Amino acid sequence: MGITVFVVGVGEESDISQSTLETIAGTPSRVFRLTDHDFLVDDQHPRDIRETICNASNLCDPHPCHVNATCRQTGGTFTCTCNVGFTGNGFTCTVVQCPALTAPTNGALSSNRRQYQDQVTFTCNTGYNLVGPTSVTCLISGSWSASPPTCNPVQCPLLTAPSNGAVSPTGQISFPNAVSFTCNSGYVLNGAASAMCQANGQWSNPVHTCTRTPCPVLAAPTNGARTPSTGSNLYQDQISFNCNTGYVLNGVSPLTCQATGTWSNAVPTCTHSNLCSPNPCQRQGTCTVTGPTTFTCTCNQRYSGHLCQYACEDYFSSSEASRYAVYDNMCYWFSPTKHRRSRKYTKARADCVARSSGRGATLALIKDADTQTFVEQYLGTIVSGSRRDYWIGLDDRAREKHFKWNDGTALVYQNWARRRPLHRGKDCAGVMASGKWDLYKCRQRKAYICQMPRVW
Ligand SMILES: [Ca+2]
Repeated sequence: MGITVFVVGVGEESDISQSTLETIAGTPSRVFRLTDHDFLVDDQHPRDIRETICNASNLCDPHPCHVNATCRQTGGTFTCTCNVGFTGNGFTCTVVQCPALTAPTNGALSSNRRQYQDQVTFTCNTGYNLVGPTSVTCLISGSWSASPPTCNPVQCPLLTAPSNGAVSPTGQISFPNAVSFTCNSGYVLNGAASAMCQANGQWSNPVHTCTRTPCPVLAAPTNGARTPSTGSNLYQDQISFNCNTGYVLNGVSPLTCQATGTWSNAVPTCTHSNLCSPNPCQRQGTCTVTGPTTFTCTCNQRYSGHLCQYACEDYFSSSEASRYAVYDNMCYWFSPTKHRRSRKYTKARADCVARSSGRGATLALIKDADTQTFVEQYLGTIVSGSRRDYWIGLDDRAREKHFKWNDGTALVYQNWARRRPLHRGKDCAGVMASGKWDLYKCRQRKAYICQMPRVW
Protein backbone atom coordinates (compact mmCIF):
# COMPACT_ATOMS: atom_id res chain seq x y z
CA MET A 1 0.00 0.00 0.00
CA GLY A 2 1.55 3.25 -1.11
CA ILE A 3 1.70 6.32 1.08
CA THR A 4 0.90 9.77 -0.20
CA VAL A 5 2.72 12.62 1.49
CA PHE A 6 1.55 16.20 1.50
CA VAL A 7 3.83 18.96 2.60
CA VAL A 8 2.89 22.56 3.08
CA GLY A 9 5.70 25.04 3.51
CA VAL A 10 5.50 28.74 4.35
CA GLY A 11 8.35 31.09 3.67
CA GLU A 12 10.14 33.36 1.32
CA GLU A 13 10.03 32.26 -2.24
CA SER A 14 13.82 32.18 -2.40
CA ASP A 15 14.13 29.69 0.52
CA ILE A 16 13.64 26.62 -1.69
CA SER A 17 14.04 26.19 -5.41
CA GLN A 18 11.43 24.85 -7.79
CA SER A 19 13.72 21.95 -8.85
CA THR A 20 14.17 20.81 -5.23
CA LEU A 21 10.40 20.80 -4.78
CA GLU A 22 9.97 18.83 -7.98
CA THR A 23 12.52 16.28 -6.80
CA ILE A 24 10.66 15.87 -3.52
CA ALA A 25 7.29 15.59 -5.30
CA GLY A 26 8.66 13.28 -7.97
CA THR A 27 6.99 15.27 -10.80
CA PRO A 28 6.39 19.02 -11.55
CA SER A 29 2.67 18.52 -11.79
CA ARG A 30 2.43 18.00 -8.07
CA VAL A 31 4.12 21.25 -7.06
CA PHE A 32 2.00 24.31 -6.37
CA ARG A 33 3.44 27.60 -5.26
CA LEU A 34 0.79 29.92 -3.55
CA THR A 35 1.54 33.60 -3.18
CA ASP A 36 -0.44 34.32 0.11
CA HIS A 37 -2.76 32.89 2.74
CA ASP A 38 -5.96 34.01 0.99
CA PHE A 39 -5.11 31.82 -1.85
CA LEU A 40 -5.10 28.81 0.45
CA VAL A 41 -8.43 29.66 2.19
CA ASP A 42 -10.72 31.27 -0.39
CA ASP A 43 -9.56 30.30 -3.69
CA GLN A 44 -10.50 27.62 -6.08
CA HIS A 45 -6.89 26.46 -5.85
CA PRO A 46 -7.06 24.10 -2.88
CA ARG A 47 -9.97 22.35 -4.49
CA ASP A 48 -7.98 22.01 -7.67
CA ILE A 49 -5.07 20.54 -5.72
CA ARG A 50 -7.23 18.01 -3.95
CA GLU A 51 -8.88 16.94 -7.15
CA THR A 52 -5.64 16.78 -9.04
CA ILE A 53 -3.90 14.64 -6.46
CA CYS A 54 -6.54 12.60 -4.75
CA ASN A 55 -8.90 12.01 -7.61
CA ALA A 56 -6.26 11.25 -10.16
CA SER A 57 -7.35 8.15 -12.02
CA ASN A 58 -3.76 6.97 -12.83
CA LEU A 59 -1.00 7.97 -10.43
CA CYS A 60 1.65 6.25 -12.62
CA ASP A 61 0.87 8.46 -15.59
CA PRO A 62 2.89 10.46 -16.15
CA HIS A 63 5.61 8.03 -14.99
CA PRO A 64 6.66 9.24 -11.57
CA CYS A 65 9.61 6.77 -11.13
CA HIS A 66 13.15 6.53 -12.44
CA VAL A 67 13.39 5.67 -16.07
CA ASN A 68 14.79 2.20 -15.14
CA ALA A 69 12.08 1.62 -12.53
CA THR A 70 8.52 0.29 -12.70
CA CYS A 71 5.55 2.17 -11.22
CA ARG A 72 2.66 0.31 -9.58
CA GLN A 73 -0.53 2.03 -8.40
CA THR A 74 -2.38 0.62 -5.40
CA GLY A 75 -5.56 2.43 -4.43
CA GLY A 76 -4.66 6.06 -3.98
CA THR A 77 -0.89 5.53 -3.93
CA PHE A 78 1.87 4.19 -6.17
CA THR A 79 5.24 2.50 -5.69
CA CYS A 80 8.45 2.64 -7.72
CA THR A 81 10.68 -0.44 -8.03
CA CYS A 82 13.97 -0.54 -9.94
CA ASN A 83 13.88 -2.88 -12.89
CA VAL A 84 15.80 -6.17 -12.90
CA GLY A 85 19.48 -5.40 -13.45
CA PHE A 86 19.18 -2.10 -11.63
CA THR A 87 19.46 -1.26 -8.00
CA GLY A 88 18.08 1.74 -6.02
CA ASN A 89 14.90 3.16 -4.33
CA GLY A 90 12.86 3.32 -7.50
CA PHE A 91 13.37 7.04 -7.95
CA THR A 92 17.10 6.54 -8.35
CA CYS A 93 18.21 3.28 -10.08
CA THR A 94 21.73 2.38 -11.08
CA VAL A 95 22.70 -0.53 -13.30
CA VAL A 96 24.13 -3.75 -11.70
CA GLN A 97 27.84 -4.17 -12.65
CA CYS A 98 30.28 -7.02 -12.10
CA PRO A 99 33.99 -6.39 -11.38
CA ALA A 100 36.14 -5.61 -14.40
CA LEU A 101 37.79 -8.69 -15.93
CA THR A 102 41.33 -8.93 -17.19
CA ALA A 103 42.44 -11.29 -19.94
CA PRO A 104 44.27 -14.39 -18.70
CA THR A 105 48.03 -14.44 -19.30
CA ASN A 106 48.62 -15.80 -22.81
CA GLY A 107 44.89 -15.44 -23.57
CA ALA A 108 42.13 -12.92 -24.45
CA LEU A 109 38.59 -11.75 -23.53
CA SER A 110 35.66 -11.50 -25.94
CA SER A 111 34.70 -8.06 -24.54
CA ASN A 112 35.02 -5.77 -21.58
CA ARG A 113 31.26 -5.67 -20.94
CA ARG A 114 30.37 -6.33 -17.32
CA GLN A 115 26.73 -5.44 -16.79
CA TYR A 116 24.04 -7.78 -15.62
CA GLN A 117 23.58 -10.70 -18.05
CA ASP A 118 26.64 -9.79 -20.03
CA GLN A 119 28.55 -12.90 -21.11
CA VAL A 120 32.28 -12.82 -21.61
CA THR A 121 34.13 -15.70 -23.35
CA PHE A 122 37.82 -16.50 -23.00
CA THR A 123 40.33 -17.82 -25.51
CA CYS A 124 43.97 -18.87 -25.13
CA ASN A 125 46.84 -18.14 -27.49
CA THR A 126 48.24 -20.94 -29.65
CA GLY A 127 50.27 -23.31 -27.54
CA TYR A 128 48.19 -22.74 -24.42
CA ASN A 129 45.34 -24.81 -23.05
CA LEU A 130 42.34 -23.18 -21.40
CA VAL A 131 41.79 -24.53 -17.90
CA GLY A 132 38.44 -23.49 -16.37
CA PRO A 133 35.16 -22.15 -17.83
CA THR A 134 35.21 -20.90 -21.42
CA SER A 135 32.77 -18.11 -20.51
CA VAL A 136 31.31 -16.32 -17.47
CA THR A 137 28.07 -14.37 -17.03
CA CYS A 138 27.45 -11.30 -14.87
CA LEU A 139 24.85 -12.32 -12.26
CA ILE A 140 22.15 -10.15 -10.68
CA SER A 141 24.22 -10.27 -7.52
CA GLY A 142 27.00 -8.33 -9.22
CA SER A 143 29.40 -11.24 -9.26
CA TRP A 144 30.55 -13.38 -12.13
CA SER A 145 29.15 -16.86 -12.52
CA ALA A 146 32.61 -18.42 -12.16
CA SER A 147 36.26 -17.60 -11.67
CA PRO A 148 37.97 -16.78 -14.95
CA PRO A 149 40.12 -19.56 -16.51
CA THR A 150 43.89 -19.70 -16.90
CA CYS A 151 45.88 -20.43 -20.04
CA ASN A 152 48.44 -23.16 -19.33
CA PRO A 153 51.23 -23.87 -21.80
CA VAL A 154 51.02 -27.12 -23.81
CA GLN A 155 53.44 -29.74 -22.46
CA CYS A 156 55.54 -32.02 -24.62
CA PRO A 157 56.23 -35.72 -23.83
CA LEU A 158 59.08 -36.44 -21.46
CA LEU A 159 62.36 -37.03 -23.27
CA THR A 160 64.81 -39.80 -22.50
CA ALA A 161 68.48 -38.88 -22.79
CA PRO A 162 70.37 -40.65 -25.57
CA SER A 163 72.75 -43.46 -24.54
CA ASN A 164 76.14 -42.01 -23.70
CA GLY A 165 74.64 -38.53 -23.69
CA ALA A 166 72.37 -36.13 -21.87
CA VAL A 167 69.35 -33.89 -22.43
CA SER A 168 69.14 -30.50 -20.74
CA PRO A 169 67.09 -29.36 -19.01
CA THR A 170 65.44 -32.55 -17.79
CA GLY A 171 61.86 -33.04 -16.69
CA GLN A 172 58.57 -31.78 -18.12
CA ILE A 173 59.09 -29.15 -20.80
CA SER A 174 56.29 -26.91 -22.10
CA PHE A 175 55.75 -24.69 -25.14
CA PRO A 176 57.71 -22.64 -26.22
CA ASN A 177 60.83 -23.96 -24.48
CA ALA A 178 63.69 -25.98 -25.95
CA VAL A 179 66.09 -28.65 -24.79
CA SER A 180 69.61 -29.37 -25.96
CA PHE A 181 71.24 -32.75 -26.53
CA THR A 182 74.87 -33.45 -25.69
CA CYS A 183 77.04 -36.54 -25.93
CA ASN A 184 79.65 -37.75 -23.48
CA SER A 185 83.32 -37.31 -24.28
CA GLY A 186 84.26 -39.63 -27.11
CA TYR A 187 80.79 -39.66 -28.65
CA VAL A 188 79.25 -37.60 -31.42
CA LEU A 189 75.60 -36.65 -31.92
CA ASN A 190 73.85 -37.88 -35.04
CA GLY A 191 71.36 -35.13 -35.75
CA ALA A 192 70.14 -31.83 -34.35
CA ALA A 193 71.63 -30.59 -31.09
CA SER A 194 68.34 -29.20 -29.80
CA ALA A 195 64.57 -29.62 -30.01
CA MET A 196 61.73 -27.19 -29.28
CA CYS A 197 58.44 -27.99 -27.61
CA GLN A 198 55.95 -26.83 -30.24
CA ALA A 199 52.45 -25.39 -29.83
CA ASN A 200 50.95 -28.73 -30.88
CA GLY A 201 52.71 -30.53 -28.00
CA GLN A 202 55.17 -32.27 -30.33
CA TRP A 203 58.93 -31.95 -30.31
CA SER A 204 60.43 -30.25 -33.33
CA ASN A 205 63.18 -32.93 -33.51
CA PRO A 206 63.48 -36.50 -32.25
CA VAL A 207 66.13 -37.53 -29.71
CA HIS A 208 69.19 -38.55 -31.66
CA THR A 209 71.82 -41.10 -30.82
CA CYS A 210 75.35 -40.66 -29.56
CA THR A 211 77.81 -42.85 -31.42
CA ARG A 212 81.49 -43.36 -30.80
CA THR A 213 83.70 -40.69 -32.33
CA PRO A 214 85.46 -42.06 -35.41
CA CYS A 215 89.21 -41.81 -35.94
CA PRO A 216 90.81 -41.77 -39.39
CA VAL A 217 91.08 -45.15 -41.09
CA LEU A 218 94.61 -46.50 -40.70
CA ALA A 219 96.50 -48.58 -43.25
CA ALA A 220 99.00 -51.27 -42.38
CA PRO A 221 102.64 -50.14 -42.49
CA THR A 222 104.74 -51.19 -45.47
CA ASN A 223 106.27 -54.61 -44.73
CA GLY A 224 103.86 -55.06 -41.85
CA ALA A 225 100.28 -55.69 -40.88
CA ARG A 226 97.60 -54.34 -38.61
CA THR A 227 95.25 -56.25 -36.31
CA PRO A 228 92.36 -56.30 -36.85
CA SER A 229 92.98 -56.03 -40.56
CA THR A 230 89.99 -53.69 -41.19
CA GLY A 231 87.61 -51.39 -39.32
CA SER A 232 88.02 -50.82 -35.62
CA ASN A 233 88.42 -47.06 -35.90
CA LEU A 234 85.91 -45.79 -33.34
CA TYR A 235 86.51 -44.25 -29.94
CA GLN A 236 88.32 -46.72 -27.62
CA ASP A 237 89.12 -49.13 -30.45
CA GLN A 238 92.65 -50.41 -30.61
CA ILE A 239 94.76 -51.44 -33.55
CA SER A 240 98.02 -53.27 -33.08
CA PHE A 241 100.80 -53.47 -35.63
CA ASN A 242 103.50 -55.95 -36.39
CA CYS A 243 106.18 -56.27 -39.03
CA ASN A 244 107.09 -59.02 -41.41
CA THR A 245 109.98 -61.30 -40.53
CA GLY A 246 113.25 -59.46 -40.76
CA TYR A 247 111.67 -56.09 -40.08
CA VAL A 248 111.38 -54.25 -36.83
CA LEU A 249 108.60 -51.99 -35.65
CA ASN A 250 109.53 -48.36 -35.04
CA GLY A 251 106.91 -46.67 -32.93
CA VAL A 252 104.07 -47.53 -30.61
CA SER A 253 101.67 -50.46 -30.84
CA PRO A 254 98.79 -50.77 -30.23
CA LEU A 255 97.24 -47.40 -31.02
CA THR A 256 94.02 -46.31 -29.34
CA CYS A 257 91.28 -44.15 -30.89
CA GLN A 258 90.89 -41.27 -28.46
CA ALA A 259 87.84 -39.22 -27.49
CA THR A 260 89.15 -36.38 -29.66
CA GLY A 261 88.89 -38.54 -32.79
CA THR A 262 92.63 -38.85 -33.15
CA TRP A 263 94.89 -41.83 -32.67
CA SER A 264 97.09 -41.99 -29.60
CA ASN A 265 100.21 -42.11 -31.78
CA ALA A 266 101.34 -42.14 -35.36
CA VAL A 267 101.26 -45.43 -37.25
CA PRO A 268 104.58 -47.21 -36.64
CA THR A 269 106.88 -48.08 -39.51
CA CYS A 270 108.62 -51.32 -40.35
CA THR A 271 112.29 -51.09 -41.14
CA HIS A 272 114.73 -53.77 -42.02
CA SER A 273 116.34 -55.14 -38.89
CA ASN A 274 120.13 -55.17 -38.60
CA LEU A 275 120.21 -56.50 -35.06
CA CYS A 276 121.36 -59.91 -36.31
CA SER A 277 123.90 -58.58 -38.75
CA PRO A 278 126.66 -59.04 -37.90
CA ASN A 279 125.62 -62.06 -35.86
CA PRO A 280 125.88 -61.08 -32.19
CA CYS A 281 125.52 -64.69 -31.07
CA GLN A 282 128.75 -66.41 -30.12
CA ARG A 283 129.87 -69.97 -30.89
CA GLN A 284 127.74 -70.13 -34.06
CA GLY A 285 124.50 -69.44 -32.23
CA THR A 286 121.50 -68.59 -34.43
CA CYS A 287 120.20 -65.01 -34.16
CA THR A 288 116.45 -64.19 -34.42
CA VAL A 289 115.00 -60.69 -34.29
CA THR A 290 112.16 -60.59 -31.76
CA GLY A 291 111.36 -56.88 -31.56
CA PRO A 292 112.48 -53.37 -32.40
CA THR A 293 115.50 -53.69 -30.13
CA THR A 294 115.58 -57.33 -29.15
CA PHE A 295 116.88 -60.56 -30.56
CA THR A 296 117.50 -64.03 -29.21
CA CYS A 297 120.37 -66.42 -29.70
CA THR A 298 119.64 -70.09 -30.11
CA CYS A 299 122.77 -71.76 -28.80
CA ASN A 300 124.36 -74.94 -29.97
CA GLN A 301 124.48 -77.69 -27.42
CA ARG A 302 126.98 -77.15 -24.56
CA TYR A 303 126.64 -73.37 -24.80
CA SER A 304 124.37 -71.08 -22.92
CA GLY A 305 123.75 -67.47 -22.02
CA HIS A 306 121.81 -64.93 -24.04
CA LEU A 307 124.76 -64.57 -26.41
CA CYS A 308 125.80 -68.23 -26.09
CA GLN A 309 128.80 -66.86 -24.24
CA TYR A 310 128.93 -69.57 -21.63
CA ALA A 311 130.57 -72.92 -22.13
CA CYS A 312 131.70 -75.49 -19.64
CA GLU A 313 135.02 -75.83 -21.38
CA ASP A 314 135.83 -72.27 -20.40
CA TYR A 315 136.66 -73.62 -16.97
CA PHE A 316 139.28 -75.94 -18.29
CA SER A 317 142.36 -76.11 -20.43
CA SER A 318 141.87 -77.59 -23.85
CA SER A 319 143.44 -80.86 -22.76
CA GLU A 320 140.91 -81.21 -19.95
CA ALA A 321 137.93 -79.97 -21.88
CA SER A 322 136.72 -83.42 -22.75
CA ARG A 323 136.23 -84.37 -19.11
CA TYR A 324 133.18 -82.36 -18.40
CA ALA A 325 129.51 -82.97 -18.71
CA VAL A 326 126.45 -80.78 -18.39
CA TYR A 327 123.63 -81.71 -16.07
CA ASP A 328 120.79 -79.60 -14.68
CA ASN A 329 122.44 -76.40 -15.85
CA MET A 330 125.65 -77.20 -14.04
CA CYS A 331 129.04 -78.14 -15.42
CA TYR A 332 130.60 -81.21 -13.91
CA TRP A 333 134.30 -81.84 -14.38
CA PHE A 334 135.94 -85.16 -13.61
CA SER A 335 139.65 -84.71 -12.88
CA PRO A 336 142.19 -86.97 -14.63
CA THR A 337 142.86 -90.13 -12.68
CA LYS A 338 146.63 -90.08 -13.13
CA HIS A 339 148.31 -90.27 -9.75
CA ARG A 340 150.13 -87.00 -10.14
CA ARG A 341 146.89 -85.23 -10.69
CA SER A 342 145.35 -86.71 -7.55
CA ARG A 343 144.71 -84.37 -4.61
CA LYS A 344 144.00 -84.53 -0.92
CA TYR A 345 140.37 -83.61 -0.11
CA THR A 346 141.09 -79.97 0.84
CA LYS A 347 143.42 -79.43 -2.13
CA ALA A 348 140.86 -80.94 -4.50
CA ARG A 349 138.16 -78.68 -3.12
CA ALA A 350 140.44 -75.62 -3.44
CA ASP A 351 141.21 -76.53 -7.05
CA CYS A 352 137.46 -76.56 -7.89
CA VAL A 353 136.97 -73.16 -6.26
CA ALA A 354 139.98 -71.69 -8.07
CA ARG A 355 138.80 -72.92 -11.46
CA SER A 356 135.52 -71.06 -11.28
CA SER A 357 137.10 -67.67 -10.51
CA GLY A 358 134.72 -67.01 -7.67
CA ARG A 359 131.62 -68.21 -9.54
CA GLY A 360 130.66 -70.62 -6.80
CA ALA A 361 132.29 -73.92 -7.76
CA THR A 362 132.49 -76.76 -5.23
CA LEU A 363 133.25 -80.43 -5.19
CA ALA A 364 130.26 -82.26 -6.65
CA LEU A 365 127.14 -82.13 -4.48
CA ILE A 366 125.03 -85.23 -5.06
CA LYS A 367 121.89 -84.30 -3.25
CA ASP A 368 119.35 -86.42 -5.05
CA ALA A 369 118.95 -89.68 -6.94
CA ASP A 370 118.79 -88.00 -10.36
CA THR A 371 122.16 -86.32 -9.85
CA GLN A 372 123.54 -89.64 -8.58
CA THR A 373 122.34 -91.36 -11.74
CA PHE A 374 124.00 -88.71 -13.90
CA VAL A 375 127.31 -89.11 -12.05
CA GLU A 376 127.14 -92.90 -12.34
CA GLN A 377 126.45 -92.77 -16.06
CA TYR A 378 129.31 -90.39 -16.70
CA LEU A 379 131.71 -92.47 -14.60
CA GLY A 380 130.70 -95.42 -16.69
CA THR A 381 131.88 -93.67 -19.86
CA ILE A 382 135.33 -92.63 -18.62
CA VAL A 383 136.30 -95.23 -16.06
CA SER A 384 137.52 -98.56 -17.19
CA GLY A 385 139.62 -101.29 -15.65
CA SER A 386 141.12 -100.37 -12.31
CA ARG A 387 139.04 -98.89 -9.60
CA ARG A 388 139.08 -95.10 -9.26
CA ASP A 389 137.57 -93.07 -6.50
CA TYR A 390 136.59 -89.38 -6.77
CA TRP A 391 136.19 -86.95 -3.95
CA ILE A 392 132.71 -85.46 -3.69
CA GLY A 393 131.84 -82.41 -1.59
CA LEU A 394 130.73 -84.23 1.57
CA ASP A 395 132.51 -84.57 4.94
CA ASP A 396 132.00 -84.70 8.70
CA ARG A 397 135.22 -82.93 9.62
CA ALA A 398 133.47 -80.28 11.69
CA ARG A 399 131.58 -82.74 13.87
CA GLU A 400 131.90 -86.50 13.80
CA LYS A 401 129.00 -88.28 11.99
CA HIS A 402 127.34 -84.97 11.15
CA PHE A 403 127.86 -84.75 7.41
CA LYS A 404 127.65 -81.47 5.60
CA TRP A 405 127.83 -80.78 1.88
CA ASN A 406 130.38 -78.20 0.78
CA ASP A 407 127.65 -75.57 0.46
CA GLY A 408 126.72 -76.01 4.15
CA THR A 409 123.54 -78.04 3.65
CA ALA A 410 122.90 -81.17 5.68
CA LEU A 411 123.00 -84.69 4.27
CA VAL A 412 119.61 -86.05 3.26
CA TYR A 413 119.94 -88.24 0.19
CA GLN A 414 122.56 -90.93 0.75
CA ASN A 415 124.12 -93.62 -1.40
CA TRP A 416 126.70 -95.24 0.85
CA ALA A 417 128.30 -98.51 -0.24
CA ARG A 418 127.91 -99.86 3.31
CA ARG A 419 124.95 -99.78 5.59
CA ARG A 420 126.98 -97.49 7.88
CA PRO A 421 130.20 -95.80 6.79
CA LEU A 422 133.26 -96.80 8.80
CA HIS A 423 134.32 -93.66 10.58
CA ARG A 424 137.60 -94.76 12.14
CA GLY A 425 139.73 -91.71 11.25
CA LYS A 426 137.69 -91.15 8.11
CA ASP A 427 135.86 -87.88 7.54
CA CYS A 428 135.74 -87.26 3.77
CA ALA A 429 133.37 -88.85 1.24
CA GLY A 430 134.10 -90.07 -2.24
CA VAL A 431 132.29 -91.90 -4.99
CA MET A 432 133.57 -95.21 -6.28
CA ALA A 433 133.55 -96.39 -9.87
CA SER A 434 130.37 -98.26 -9.06
CA GLY A 435 128.78 -94.96 -8.06
CA LYS A 436 128.42 -95.95 -4.40
CA TRP A 437 129.89 -93.65 -1.78
CA ASP A 438 132.53 -94.47 0.82
CA LEU A 439 134.36 -92.66 3.57
CA TYR A 440 138.08 -92.05 3.43
CA LYS A 441 140.88 -90.36 5.31
CA CYS A 442 140.88 -86.78 4.01
CA ARG A 443 144.65 -86.77 3.47
CA GLN A 444 144.42 -89.51 0.86
CA ARG A 445 145.06 -88.36 -2.70
CA LYS A 446 142.21 -89.01 -5.12
CA ALA A 447 140.69 -87.83 -8.34
CA TYR A 448 137.76 -85.47 -7.75
CA ILE A 449 134.57 -84.13 -9.33
CA CYS A 450 133.99 -80.36 -9.49
CA GLN A 451 130.68 -78.66 -10.23
CA MET A 452 130.39 -75.11 -11.54
CA PRO A 453 127.43 -73.06 -12.60
CA ARG A 454 126.90 -73.26 -16.32
CA VAL A 455 125.75 -69.70 -16.60
CA TRP A 456 127.03 -66.78 -14.62
CA1 LIG B 1 134.18 -89.40 10.35
